[in-house]
Amino acid sequence: MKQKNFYIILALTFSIGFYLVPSISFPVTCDGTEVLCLDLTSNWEVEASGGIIIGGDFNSEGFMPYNEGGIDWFFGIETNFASGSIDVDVKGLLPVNEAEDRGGKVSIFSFCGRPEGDTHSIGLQKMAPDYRDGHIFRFGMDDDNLADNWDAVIITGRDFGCYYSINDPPWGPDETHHFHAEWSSAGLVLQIDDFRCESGGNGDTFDPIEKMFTLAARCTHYANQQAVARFSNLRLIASNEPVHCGNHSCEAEYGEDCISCPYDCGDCPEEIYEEIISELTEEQQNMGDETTTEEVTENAVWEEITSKEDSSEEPTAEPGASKVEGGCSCNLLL
Ligand SMILES: [Ca+2]
Ligand SMILES: [Ca+2]
Ligand SMILES: [Ca+2]
Repeated sequence: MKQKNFYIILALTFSIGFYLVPSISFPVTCDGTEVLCLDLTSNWEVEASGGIIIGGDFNSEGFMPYNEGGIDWFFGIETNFASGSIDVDVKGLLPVNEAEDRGGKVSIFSFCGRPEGDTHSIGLQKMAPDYRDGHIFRFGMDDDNLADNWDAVIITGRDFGCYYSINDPPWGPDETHHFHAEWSSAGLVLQIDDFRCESGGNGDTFDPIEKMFTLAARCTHYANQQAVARFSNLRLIASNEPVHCGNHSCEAEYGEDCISCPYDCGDCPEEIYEEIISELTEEQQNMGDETTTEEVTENAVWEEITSKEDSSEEPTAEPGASKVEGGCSCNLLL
């Protein structure tokens, strides 16, 4: 009799166990160091974390964005993303053979500086079928919104020596893939399952005063650029090192001046802008007048980054370039 009860209890334990543990999406493991740590299976959980659901639905396997949807979170100066990382599981992302604006290019996540007009950004996108090798990833960080350079970029094309495409072999509708991405002034890391790619940067990083983080879409929620897939098990981590630019004190010891931190130090007098412009090479000045293609841009940055990786020097831009690029003289170059 006792043995029979034991088997009944054992059977119940197993059946309850299978009901309690979702078969595909396991609850995310949080260790308390996260800015966000969510399994993304309910709207109330997202809203409780401060997330604004622009469009999408939830089920036990996670969140799927609608067209022009996604989820936005906003962070103030108290959260410093100058270095950070994200982990998220993505199920059912497919290599859709459509043009860039028709679902061929989709966003895994975006970070944008705020208030509106800030030029800091980070983005991870699955690129269109006609972009380089097709259905590859581009993970880029920029702080000046200029198309002629990145602060750091990983492009998973064959040209860049770190090849990964979701069409080679094609991802399937039942596949869940794990994304891990890191950024800092030292560069970027992108890991998809067992694939890993790293890149140095030019020393600039994502450090706007206010930040917007958008999951599964671009910050601007462009039509057909949401990732049509289930997102689950999100972990977002911020370095939370002390913020200098934005603390209402102009600190020369941290490299702040009217160029690098007008928020604290005030806008530069006009003659300083003129001095900066006169120091630029003719080529750099012309660059601002032309619409350069993404490809030219990426090649130039890649060459710059790889040449730095090859040298024994730290991956920082030459002082002049860094200063002009890193501050708000960017409008002069547009
Ligand atoms: Ca740029
Ligand atoms: Ca400051
Ligand atoms: Ca820059």
